[in-house]
Amino acid sequence: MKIALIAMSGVRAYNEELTALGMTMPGFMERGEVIASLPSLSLLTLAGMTPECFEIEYHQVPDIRKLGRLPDCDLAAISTFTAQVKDAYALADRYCEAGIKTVIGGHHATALPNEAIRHCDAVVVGEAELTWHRVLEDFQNGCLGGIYRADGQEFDLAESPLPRFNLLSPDEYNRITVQTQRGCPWRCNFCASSILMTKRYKLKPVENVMREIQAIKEIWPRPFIEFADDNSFVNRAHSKKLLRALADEGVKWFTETDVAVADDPEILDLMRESGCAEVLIGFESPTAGSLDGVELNNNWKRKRLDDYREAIRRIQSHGIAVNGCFVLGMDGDTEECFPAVRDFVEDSGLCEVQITVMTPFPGTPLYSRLLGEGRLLDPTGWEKCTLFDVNFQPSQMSVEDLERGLIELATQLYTAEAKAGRRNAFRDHVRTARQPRREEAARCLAYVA
Ligand code: B12
Ligand code: SF4
Repeated sequence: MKIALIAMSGVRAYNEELTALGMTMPGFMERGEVIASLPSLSLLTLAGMTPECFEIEYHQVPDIRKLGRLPDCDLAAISTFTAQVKDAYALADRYCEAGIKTVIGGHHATALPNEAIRHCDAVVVGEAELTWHRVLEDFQNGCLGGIYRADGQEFDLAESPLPRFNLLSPDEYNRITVQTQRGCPWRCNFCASSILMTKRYKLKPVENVMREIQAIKEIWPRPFIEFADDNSFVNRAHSKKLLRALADEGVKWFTETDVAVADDPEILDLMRESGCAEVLIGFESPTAGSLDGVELNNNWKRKRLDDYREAIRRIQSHGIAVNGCFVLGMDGDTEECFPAVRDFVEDSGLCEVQITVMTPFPGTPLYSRLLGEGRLLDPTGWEKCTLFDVNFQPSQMSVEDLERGLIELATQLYTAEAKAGRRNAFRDHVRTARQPRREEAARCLAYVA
């Protein structure tokens, strides 16, 4: 029996003007092509749990319009985020017409399983580690069907299967994802990440993470790892253990974290020593009024605003680039948000910047609220959930103002000159920050001699 694991891949914006501008992954632009081809860790994870009696093939579908023949299989397992879900449904419909069983999982299917089930035989809600074996058993017994849920169980990451990185063709990928944690202690109203899958902040044991790194290194000896985390380093003890284990591996890596990482100089040292090239931090806004209320538990993001500049300085002085993310069009945002972000980027010394518009993803508190307030322009316009397209009525400006403001700000922030300026400033900063260390080392050597 053959399973086709199919990832709806690629990175996109719906608005053609944005696409033409190359806005599909701002701040990632130079590496956009590479990033867009990151493999689907969710599907490699399913493969790692699939018994050997099944034959497995991994496929990526960046554009369904260009897909000719369907990948041959007895069961099509499709992973999709919201932006590509309509393409995923079209693909599943084609399989159903051909009489082939289909199962869909991922963030969107987790939020809206009753919508997804109209296009496939089975839907997996949440973490697949808890239900995949049932899906396969039912498939083998000819009774695959319906919505598979974990029934309140939480998957223990100590049990994490080894993703089947060896399904990937080595020449097609030079960046690989590894997950070290799930969940986040914060609750941002717009967050559609793994807090949809788990209520807890949970950690993968360092031994399991290192097992994955070793498996990757057997295929790519000097890999670039993208940690597929939402918020690495919240647990300091786990972080330090992981970073010490990584230090001898000769990998370069990138992750997403929050501003509190700058509070611990030991973590920053360990990050640098273990190959950290860049961290992505969701600052969301440089303005108090806009940040107010974004984090629902404790207004945490608003409370950290005054630390932003110093945190960036501290992290970058360790030679780690900060990619600052800003969300435009939040309820506290007026048209002043655009120059405010531009000025903050210029004077904070950020090496990289990523701007997106506030996006009401299904399953988030933001989506429910905007739906209730009648502010969603197209409540099922999932193709616009790209982080760059506007699909809601902003509270303090028009839709057109927000669209125009995004494009104008992008045009200012992503000129070749602006990007080079930021990178040169970062290099200068690192050189100056390292100078005292070098002088100190020279003094020590002179003393020893
Ligand atoms: C790595 C990553 C990427 C990578 C790789 C994407 C890929 N092909 O997997 C790149 C950089 C390409 C990317 C691009 C985009 N991304 Co992205 N990305 C992530 C990130 C950081 C990690 C995802 C990950 O690998 N998680 C680890 C795996 C193991 O967990 P998982 O995906 O949740 O899978 C589990 C379950 O969902 C389930 N499952 C998932 N799929 C399936 C399928 C089946 C058949 C079954 C049974 C189960 C199942 O089982 C898995 C194991 O438990 C998340 C943030 C996050 N933490 O979720 C954002 C995230 C998924 N991305 C997001 C977005 C919006 C995008 C883009 C649409 C942006 C754009 N404008 O194009 C594109 C779309 C990419 C695409 N077409 O695939 C949003 C999605 C929100 C949503 N509801 O849609 C997220 C949540 C970030 C956010 N801002 O909120 N992304
Ligand atoms: S800090 Fe990031 S991952 Fe955590 S809830 Fe907010 S948006 Fe989501």
